[in-house]
Amino acid sequence: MSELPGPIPETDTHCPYCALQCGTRLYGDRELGVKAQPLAGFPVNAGRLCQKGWTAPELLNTADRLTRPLVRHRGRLVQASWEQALDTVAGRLRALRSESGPDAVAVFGGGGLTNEKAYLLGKFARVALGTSQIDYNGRWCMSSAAAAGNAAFGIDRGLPFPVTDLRDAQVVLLAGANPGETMPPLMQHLEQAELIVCDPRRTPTAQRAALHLQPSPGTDLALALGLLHVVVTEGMADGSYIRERTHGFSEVADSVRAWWPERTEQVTGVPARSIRRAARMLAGADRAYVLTGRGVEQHSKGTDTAQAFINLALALGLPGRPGGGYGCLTGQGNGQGGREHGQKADQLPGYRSIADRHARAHIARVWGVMPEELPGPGRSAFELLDSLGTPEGPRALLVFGSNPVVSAPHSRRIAERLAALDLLVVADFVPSETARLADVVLPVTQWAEEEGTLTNLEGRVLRRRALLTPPPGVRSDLEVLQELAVRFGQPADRYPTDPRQVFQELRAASKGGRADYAGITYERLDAGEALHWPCPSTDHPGTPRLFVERFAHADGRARFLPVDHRDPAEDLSDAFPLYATTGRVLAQYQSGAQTRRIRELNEAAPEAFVQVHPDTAARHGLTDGAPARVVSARGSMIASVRLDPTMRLDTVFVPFHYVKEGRANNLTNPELDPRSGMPEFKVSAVRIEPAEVEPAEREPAS
Ligand SMILES: Nc1nc2c(c(=O)[nH]1)N[C@H]1C(S)=C(S)[C@@H](COP(=O)(O)OP(=O)(O)OC[C@H]3O[C@@H](n4cnc5c(=O)[nH]c(N)nc54)[C@H](O)[C@@H]3O)O[C@H]1N2
Ligand SMILES: Nc1nc2c(c(=O)[nH]1)N[C@H]1C(S)=C(S)[C@@H](COP(=O)(O)OP(=O)(O)OC[C@H]3O[C@@H](n4cnc5c(=O)[nH]c(N)nc54)[C@H](O)[C@@H]3O)O[C@H]1N2
Ligand code: SF4
Ligand SMILES: [Mo]
Repeated sequence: MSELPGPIPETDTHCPYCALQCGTRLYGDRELGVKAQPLAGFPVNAGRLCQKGWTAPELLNTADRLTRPLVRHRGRLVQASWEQALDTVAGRLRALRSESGPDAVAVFGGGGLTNEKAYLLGKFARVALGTSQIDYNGRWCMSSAAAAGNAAFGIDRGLPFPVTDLRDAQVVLLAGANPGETMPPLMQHLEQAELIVCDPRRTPTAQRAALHLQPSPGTDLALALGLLHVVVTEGMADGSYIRERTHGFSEVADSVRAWWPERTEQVTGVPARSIRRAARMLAGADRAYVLTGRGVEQHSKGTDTAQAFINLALALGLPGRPGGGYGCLTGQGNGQGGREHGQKADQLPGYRSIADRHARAHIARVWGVMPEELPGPGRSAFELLDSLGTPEGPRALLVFGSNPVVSAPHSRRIAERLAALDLLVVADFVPSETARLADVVLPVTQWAEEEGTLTNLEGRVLRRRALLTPPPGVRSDLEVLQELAVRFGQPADRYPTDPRQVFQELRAASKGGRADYAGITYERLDAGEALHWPCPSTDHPGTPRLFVERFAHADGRARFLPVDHRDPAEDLSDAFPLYATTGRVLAQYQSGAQTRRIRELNEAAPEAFVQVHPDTAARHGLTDGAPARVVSARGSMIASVRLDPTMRLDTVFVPFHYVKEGRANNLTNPELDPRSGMPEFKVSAVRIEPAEVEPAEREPAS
C-alpha cells in the first residue's frame, strides 16, 4: 500500500454488454470504486452510453461475486481448491469419455466471450476433448440473418458499413428491431432519417418513426413479400443494379406477384396503404437502409424472412451503394466475432466450414494435428441441449458464457436435460441460475479485469483492456482451458493463457478465411486504427465497407433467393387465443444474470410484466398492475399486467430477463428454423388469466 495517493488509475475499453460495444473510459480501483464515462472520440457511441453502460462497473464488486471454485458434495455446492475442482472435472470427463466416446462431452459457449476465448474454446473442444458437440448461444441470436446473408452475399457481417454511415440516411426501415431500448446510443445516428419501424408493439423506437407498421407476430415474411410486390409492380426496382450486380431477380419477382397489398394486409394486419407508402418511401430515397433485428429472425422461418428483406434491399439496389445498404443489428458484445472463430457446431476459425476439406487441412496445420483427427459438425444449440443425458446425447456439459436455463426456449425441458447429466460444469463470475445447477462452478475474470479483443456489429475489432487485477482466487477462462487441456495430456503451449499469444494464432488460423484477421494486431489496435475485417495483411487498412465493388460469391454478384410465407409453428386456439412475443427492456440484459445484480437497473426494471391492450385485459379479467398468469402449451409464468392501448388486441409481450415464475421461456416454442437452428422465441400461443398470488408473496427476482 502506498502512503501517498497516486493518480487515479484509468483505462480505455468497451462496455461489457451489447454488440454496439460503446467505448468507455474507466476510472478508479477496488477501494475507490470504478466509474465509466463514454470514451471521447469513439464514433460508434459518440459521447453516449445507455443506463447499462453507465452502471456496468457495479458488477465488478457485486456481493455474490464468485471467487472460489465450488464442487457439489452431498447435494450442496461447497468451496474447493482449484486443484480439487479441476481434477474433479478432468477425472470425471476422462471416465465418461472412455465409457461413451469423445462426443459424451459437450461444450456450450457464448457471444459475450472475447475472440481469444471463443477461439481457444473451439480448439479445446475439437482437439483436447475431441468432441463434435460444441455450439453456443449465438444460435439464439443472429444465426438466421447470418444464414440469409451468407446465401445472398457470400459473407455474413452484421453491418457491412460503419454505423456512422447511417447519419446520412434519408429513410431507414427497422424491421423487428428496437434499438431505442436495445442500443440507445445508436439512435443518434438515425436522427436525420425518416424511420419506418415494423414491430407488433409501439416501442420507443416505433414512437420515433414516420411510419409504424404493426404486423401480428410471425407475419413479417408476408410483409416483406408485399413490400417487394409494390416495388416490382410500380416499376421502382433498380434495373441497372439488378442487371450488373445480382442473379435471380426474375424468379423472385414472379414469386411476389400474388402478394398484392390487400392480400398482405389480410395476413399481417398492416393496412395496404401503409405497405404502399413504406415501399414508396424506401424507393424514393437516394440514401436508404434496411436493418433487421431479432423480431425478424427468432422464428421457425427467420432465415427466409431475413432473406425476403434482403431481396427487398437488393431490388432497391441498396447493398454496396454509397449511402445505402442492408444490415442486421448483431446482439451480444462479441456476437460477431463469436461466430467467426469456431465455437459454432459447423465452423472452424476464420468463418470456415468444418465440413470443407481445405478448411480442415488449414486449421489442422495451425493446431498441429492431423485433419482426420478433427471431428465433424455437431448439433445446433437447442438440439444439443435437448439431447443432454439421453441415450444418444452427451453426458457432460461445460458452459462458458451463457445462462441457458433462463435463455433457452422451453426452459422446463432444458432444466430436465441439465439435471439428467452426469456432470455439469459452469465457468462464470456470478452464481447464475445455470451455475446453481452445476456440479462444478469455476470462478472467472470479468471484462474490466482482462485483456482481449471483441468484434462489434460493424465488423470492427476492438480492444478490451484491464483496469483492475482480478480478485484473489479468480482465474481467466483461458487459464481454465489450459489447465483442463493439460489434464487431458495436451501440451500447455498449445493453449496459451496470454490473450496476445492466442490472438497471434487466431490471425494465422483465420488467414484466407471469410473473416480474415491476419493483418490485425494488438499494436495496430492500440495505436487507434479502426480495423474492420477482412484485413488480410498488416499493411491492409481493413474493410469498413463491404460490397462496394463486388459481393463475396465467386462471380462477385449477390443472389436473389425466392422464399414464401408460412404461418408460425403454433396456431391460435380456444385454449390459447393470443400471441405472446418476447424481447428486451432497456434496463436489463439477457438472462439478467449480470443486470439483475445492479441496484439502479433493478429499480428501473424490477420484475416481469405482461404488456397487454386494455380491452384484451378486460376480456380476461385483468387490471393494470395485477398479477397475471400467462399459459402456453409448454408452461406458464406470472407477470404484472401493464396496460398499453397501443398494443395489438391479439398480442401480448413479455421480457425474458426474469427467473423463477417470471421466466418467459417457460412459454416459448422450441420449434427450430430448418436453415439456421433458431428457435421461435417470438411467437407462442398463450392465454392470460388472473393469478392467485399477491405480488408481495412472490419470490424476489434474483
Ligand atoms: N437493454 C438490452 N439491450 C440489449 C440486450 C438486452 O438483453 N437488453 N441484448 C442484446 C442482444 S444479445 C440482442 S440479440 C439485441 C436484440 O435487439 P432487438 O432485436 O432490438 O431486441 P428484441 O427486443 O429481442 O426484439 C426487437 C423487437 O422485435 C419485436 N417483435 C416481436 N415479434 C416480432 C415479429 O414477429 N415481427 C417483428 N417485426 N417484430 C417482432 C419486439 O416487439 C421487439 O420490440 O439487443 C442487444 N441489446
Ligand atoms: N424468450 C426469449 N429468449 C431469448 C431471447 C429472446 O428474445 N426471447 N433472445 C436470445 C438471445 S438473442 C440471446 S443472445 C440469448 C442470451 O442469453 P444467455 O446466453 O443466457 O446470455 P447472458 O444472460 O448474457 O448469459 C451470459 C452468462 O455468462 C456469464 N459471462 C459473461 N461473460 C463471460 C465470460 O467472458 N466468461 C464466462 N465464463 N462467463 C461469462 C454471465 O455472467 C452470464 O451468466 O438469449 C436468447 N433467449
Ligand atoms: S448500448 Fe450496449 S454497448 Fe452501449 S452502453 Fe448500452 S449496453 Fe453498453
Ligand atoms: Mo442476442
